[in-house]
Amino acid sequence: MRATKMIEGHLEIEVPAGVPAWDVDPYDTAILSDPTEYFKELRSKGPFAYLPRYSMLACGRFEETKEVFSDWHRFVSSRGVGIHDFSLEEPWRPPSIVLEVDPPYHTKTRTVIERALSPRAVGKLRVSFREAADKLIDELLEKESFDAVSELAEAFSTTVFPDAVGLGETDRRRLVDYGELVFSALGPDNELRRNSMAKGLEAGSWIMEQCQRDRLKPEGFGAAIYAAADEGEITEEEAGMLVRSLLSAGIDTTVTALGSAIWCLARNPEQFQRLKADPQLARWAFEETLRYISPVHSFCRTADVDTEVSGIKIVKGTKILCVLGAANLDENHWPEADKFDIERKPSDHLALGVGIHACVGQNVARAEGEAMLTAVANKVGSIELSDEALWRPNNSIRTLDRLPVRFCAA
Ligand code: OVM
Repeated sequence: MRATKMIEGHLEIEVPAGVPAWDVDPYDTAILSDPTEYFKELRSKGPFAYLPRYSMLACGRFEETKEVFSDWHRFVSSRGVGIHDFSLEEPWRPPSIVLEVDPPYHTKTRTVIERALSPRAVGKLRVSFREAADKLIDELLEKESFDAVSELAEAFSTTVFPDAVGLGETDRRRLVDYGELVFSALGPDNELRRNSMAKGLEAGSWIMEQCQRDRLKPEGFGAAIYAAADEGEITEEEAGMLVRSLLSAGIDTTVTALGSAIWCLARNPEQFQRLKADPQLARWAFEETLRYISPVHSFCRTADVDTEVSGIKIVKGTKILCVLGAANLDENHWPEADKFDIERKPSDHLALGVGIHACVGQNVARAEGEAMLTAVANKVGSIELSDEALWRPNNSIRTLDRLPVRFCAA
């Protein structure tokens, strides 16, 4: 007889043979605030662990995480990339038409966004990103100390990105709250998810308004997406949904990466001095930050067939929590994985995913990171933590809440 009991929006499964059951709550606020030990223990369990509390599998070793994450035939996204199975439960918002779909439909929408965010389109923004970063750092150097989350990471990301999309206005709070909601909504019905809903739903209606064609400037990623509707490649409504994707995925992710980069450099002054000695390393400092503090700590996939990974039988309908943050710290893949080293030049980390769903905004994210870290390398002499850093637990992203720092001029 097949099990039919639901748990957190998906079907309960039996413990697969050879998989240890591990009574941990990966969505516990203490773990989300400081996941290092949890990451380590997850990897020590083997290719997969079974989490009884959610009746799902979790993987945190590099090999299996990469295999599950990249094989869209067997491990689909159309059933949701969070804990809820969209084939069984209605999602909290109309699903993303690029993240939460499979080929062949995915290919069509992905092609449109890929073109809008092409290396060529992003290349044109480099100068203005650099100017905005230089100006912001000059202002921050005037201060005794400041919060690098709100005054640096959020201030930068919520200015340059909405501008690149072509929004007529920006609204830091709503953009950040909506992103926080979209990412926490992928987790179980816990306090974090409920609080993010309470805060973010109003922001959601503002976001939807900004996605309309008449709100967007004629140049920008948004207009490029609507141009595909003019060509008949997608509908006008689909264009609006793809702009929603940009605003869902493009803010909190880069805010966390920029904040974490400053955190890593403040805690590793010798690494910061290396960066200053060779500011060309800025892009690698950003890349190592993505590996070391992966902005999306976990995303799910759903097995759409009965299959096997590393000798473990996985039944159709199984939710698999792919812990990207753990995989990126796997010592079997990276020597001295727990060391932040800007000269490591990690080229195959999983922070931006892998396969057909790999981050479509990665050119933009890297351009933002490179612009900011180049400005910091050129202008700042030393970075000191002026008070304790605080993390902001979220069901899918690992982000700082507050990072009080002091910049001393070069
Ligand atoms: C989207 C989207 C894409 C990537 C990440 C994300 C959950 C959302 O298309 O809405 O965050």
